[in-house]
Amino acid sequence: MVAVGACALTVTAWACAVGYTEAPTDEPFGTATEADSGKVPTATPTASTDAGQIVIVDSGVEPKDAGAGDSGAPPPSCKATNTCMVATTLAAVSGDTGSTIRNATGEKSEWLVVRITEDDNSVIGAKLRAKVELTSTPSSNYDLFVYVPGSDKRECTSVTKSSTSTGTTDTVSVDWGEGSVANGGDDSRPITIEVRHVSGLCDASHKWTLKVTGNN
Ligand SMILES: [Ca+2]
Ligand SMILES: [Ca+2]
Repeated sequence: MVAVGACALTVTAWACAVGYTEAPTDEPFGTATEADSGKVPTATPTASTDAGQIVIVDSGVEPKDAGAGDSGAPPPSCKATNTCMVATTLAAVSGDTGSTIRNATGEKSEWLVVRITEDDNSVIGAKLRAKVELTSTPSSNYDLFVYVPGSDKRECTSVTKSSTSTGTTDTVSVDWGEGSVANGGDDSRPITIEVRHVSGLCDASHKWTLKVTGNN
């Protein structure tokens, strides 16, 4: 009876029901706990083996994932979906008469092209001129690059003039063609306009607007 009472104090209420027989078994468990510390060396070799495998596998995979995923994800959202050769085409404007305006808008980088035509054929020369104005929202910054070809073809490589203002407005004015005397040739040219996202938001709520004015 005394032994059973001791059992109840040592373990728990349910252990009491099991009774006297288990008391000796519990004590060996206590001993087994000490034996566990003895098993640590046995566990260590296993851990070493695992550590060796993990290091090899992780170091090989993680750098590739981080490099591809992180650097690849952000840029595409603001990059142009077209290229210079398939640029958005605006209607032509005269470069030497009137002051016709063309407007465009977009929410990411974009290539545009507009033909600036020579319409003043008097013997008194007149340069062809165009003014390009790009407006960004306060939450985004787009920059402006204008390409004027040396001949009547589309220029996609050599930037003639650019504006990289961090304010909301970028303006570029270009002119070419004859001087004070008419040159007898048609100086009409397609000018390429690149609206390039630099920083900030690029979505439908933060669109840029572009204004091209001929003979200005
Ligand atoms: Ca800008
Ligand atoms: Ca001319």
